[in-house]
Amino acid sequence: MTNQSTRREMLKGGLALAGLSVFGVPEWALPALAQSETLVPFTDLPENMNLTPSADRRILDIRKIDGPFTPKDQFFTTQHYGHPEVDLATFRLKVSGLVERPKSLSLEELRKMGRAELVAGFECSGNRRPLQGLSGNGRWTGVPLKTVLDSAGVKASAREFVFFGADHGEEEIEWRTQKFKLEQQFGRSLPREKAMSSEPFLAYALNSEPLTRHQGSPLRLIVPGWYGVANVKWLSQIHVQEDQYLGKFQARWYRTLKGEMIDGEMKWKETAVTHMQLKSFIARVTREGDRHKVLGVVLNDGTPLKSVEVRVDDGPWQTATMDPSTSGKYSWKLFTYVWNGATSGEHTLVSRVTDVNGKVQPTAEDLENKKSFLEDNSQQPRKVMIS
Ligand SMILES: Nc1nc2c(c(=O)[nH]1)N[C@H]1C(S)=C(S)[C@@H](COP(=O)(O)O)O[C@H]1N2
Ligand SMILES: [Mo]
Repeated sequence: MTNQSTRREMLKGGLALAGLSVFGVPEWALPALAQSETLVPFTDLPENMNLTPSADRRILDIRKIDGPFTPKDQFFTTQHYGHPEVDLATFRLKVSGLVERPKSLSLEELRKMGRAELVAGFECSGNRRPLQGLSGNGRWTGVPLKTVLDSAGVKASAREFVFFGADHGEEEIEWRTQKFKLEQQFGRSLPREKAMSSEPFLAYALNSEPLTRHQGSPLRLIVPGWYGVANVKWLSQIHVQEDQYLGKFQARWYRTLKGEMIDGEMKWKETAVTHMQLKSFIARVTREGDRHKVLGVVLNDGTPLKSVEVRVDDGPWQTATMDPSTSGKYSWKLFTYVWNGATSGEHTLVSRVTDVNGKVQPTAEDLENKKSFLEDNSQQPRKVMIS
């Protein structure tokens, strides 16, 4: 369903009534700033925050979110070896290893294999305060990974699926007391069960346009509900093997070190960065006359949500309104909250999301025993000055 038809359906169903805001229009229909709205600055953002993109880094200015999908020229970009240039004419996706029919597929051949759509948002596992700008939401077009794997015929002994990008660099690999300097490609892997499921997706377009170089042109993997690192850009090879892949970005860099009390004893656990942890954050506060509106974002692994709430200072948690145009399972979810009666002076606003299993977004205190900074999904209090 397109965005337009979603909105029409909602209107038909009368559900829009529930979302009618004090502005006299459905509040969810207007993620973009209305003409009469002005941005209320966050006073907790560092003044010298640099949002200027460089050749291969860009962060989303979340205060400017203007619709369910992040435009290609605003979508964040980050990676380890810069942006490789892949020639579309000679590009081939290789499928090698434990398959009956090894493949070398051109973009044209991949396009002929399928044209599916997937709405999926994601954040980098390092996304965190103050800005939370390593996040975005896209409508991806491509082929389910399973279609490609089935055409190659995965052997019964296959256990591990390694995805290599065209980007590479020299890495110092430590083994006991030895160090080796070796050139290697960016690589990530998925276990058989995940790789052969219906969800991982090979995308060649974002928001109906061919992928840009920033977004991994011509082809990238999208693992819906997982942190960004799983979404291998400039995908050039899928190698199927039996052994676990323990490359740097699989086994060492994307780890979370966290203490957990088990039977009264602290256990230090190192876990792989996989599915996204339940998170919400406030993206902006706007003012129209003497009324204020809060817009925020939820990201998680696709588990349905129970509620999103906003709290002002020490007040009660208040239910926010979800934007139905972002209701897809793996879409990021936008929410709004109308803040009535804001008094002048500084205020603290915070949001929290709860999923249907009763899991509540943790506070920073709850994550005290997480030593590494990845997977920081803590509630983020924001400060605004009301004049
Ligand atoms: N080939 C390749 N793919 C990659 C990376 C990389 O370094 N090389 N970085 C990953 C990380 S850490 C993130 S967060 C996402 C960022 O995707 P984006 O640039 O489309 O936002 O790409 C992932 N895919
Ligand atoms: Mo990342």
